[in-house]
Amino acid sequence: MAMSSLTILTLLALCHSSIAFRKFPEGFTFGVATAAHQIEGAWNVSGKSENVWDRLSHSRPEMIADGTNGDIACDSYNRYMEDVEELTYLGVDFYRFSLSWARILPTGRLDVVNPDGIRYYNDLLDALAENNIEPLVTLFHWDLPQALQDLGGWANPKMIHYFRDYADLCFKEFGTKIKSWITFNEPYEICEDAYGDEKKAPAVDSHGVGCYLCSDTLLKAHAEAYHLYNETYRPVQNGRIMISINSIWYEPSDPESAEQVALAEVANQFKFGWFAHPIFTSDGGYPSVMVDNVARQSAAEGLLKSRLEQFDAYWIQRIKGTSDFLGINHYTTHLITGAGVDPIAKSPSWLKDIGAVTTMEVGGDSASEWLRVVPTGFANLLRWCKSSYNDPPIYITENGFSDYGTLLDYGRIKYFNDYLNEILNVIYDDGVKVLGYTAWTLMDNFEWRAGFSERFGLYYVNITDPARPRKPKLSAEYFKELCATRELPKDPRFFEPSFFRTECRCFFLILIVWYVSE
Ligand code: GBH
Repeated sequence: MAMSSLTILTLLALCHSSIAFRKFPEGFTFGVATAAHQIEGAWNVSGKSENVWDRLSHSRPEMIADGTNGDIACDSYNRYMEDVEELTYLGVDFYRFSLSWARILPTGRLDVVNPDGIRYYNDLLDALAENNIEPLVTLFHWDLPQALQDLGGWANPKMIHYFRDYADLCFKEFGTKIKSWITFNEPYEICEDAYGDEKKAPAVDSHGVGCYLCSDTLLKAHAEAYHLYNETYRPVQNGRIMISINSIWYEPSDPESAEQVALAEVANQFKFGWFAHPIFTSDGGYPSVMVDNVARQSAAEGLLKSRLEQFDAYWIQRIKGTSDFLGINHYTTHLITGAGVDPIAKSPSWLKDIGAVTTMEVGGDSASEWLRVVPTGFANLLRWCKSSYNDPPIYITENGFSDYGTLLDYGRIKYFNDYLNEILNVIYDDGVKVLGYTAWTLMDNFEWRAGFSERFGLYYVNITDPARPRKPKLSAEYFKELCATRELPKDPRFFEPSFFRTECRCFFLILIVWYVSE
């Protein structure tokens, strides 16, 4: 029986739709991100004071994988015009960068303003404006002035006022040039990794206690900065302000296990909900499962009070609704294998409070132990955010992949391509309101405790050369095409040469069906 041309056409259409590239919606924006301490260098010149990462990397260099520090980093304090050239080459809509608090306010408080700090960011903002690149500016990306850490850092409630003052100065000085603000980058990392563990500076290992003191202060500080902007600056500056929350998304290792499914939800509430629930739900406050679990654990430890203090009615109201968008930094998914105390959990600790055992045995590898490639987890997280937080408008404020620094970075391209494809899926299939995407990161930079041993950049940076030359990787070309066409690039040169690519498979499928039907 001869195969009808209609069948062939249908098959072709089917095959094509599986490889067809949907465009990102009208108005969807693309950008890349960096953070001050990771790129600027110039750590002790032009009036900048020491921050907690300077202190950690200088006093405990063994804590940084390759013993490096951010003293020079990408030297962006001197070479920011090169950064702007790269951004212009990529054709991004926006550039996400952060302000160095210690460069602007050397004591951390309002008593001394450093004119060189103000001048530096004004110069950068002017150069971006000349090239039609919108700034998306983070007030705090982990580099706390050491002077404020000496007063207790984020465990000190006074920080609510110091942060508000710092934000006030930034809105006043830069607000006419900046329409999009992020208060905090990744509150979980700030509180749990830095005050509940030693994974980030200042490495105050107050597990199970400091992490919760920090979240109390940080959420209040965020809310104060939001209200200040909303009431005083928004009417004249007309911008937007949000928070960027990081998730490691948790899924059950066995999707059939009701216990694991329930525990994954608990873990997501502890990780993402810790900071999202107080801001993005109509109830406000911490997730109830978190309040209950920490109270129960605290009682079991013989404590008279829970280690997690709840917000009172005033603060619940004050914190609720204080973000114009939900900013999501997403990299990876981990699995939950069952109930109990995770073998790596300290006692007491945030991880022990969850009451679940986690594993990273999932997905493809990167250069970072914690970063597994699980694109479907990203889609699940986005759908969960839509249903948990009343369908908020979302910006992906970070997403990226690490390798050891190769120019033909197929692994990174595949990561971007697969994760971006999931964004298209949730936009078109589930109606999730994702409005923009930010790749981490413009160029290889000081990757915190990993130093320069893990590379996330679209540009390669040679850190042994004093001129810190930047070289576009293949992923930079990929991203440039994405920005230009607003759809996933199809050019085969971006993908690791492989015989069984979709196009080939479709072609053979058609041939086989034809042959069989003849
Ligand atoms: C982002 O955080 C940061 O915002 C950005 O500055 C950073 O460069 C980028 O990631 C790449 O790392 O268990 O000790 O191995 C992502 C959050 C950072 C959370 C690494 C998990 C694991 C530390 N992740 N962290 S460790």
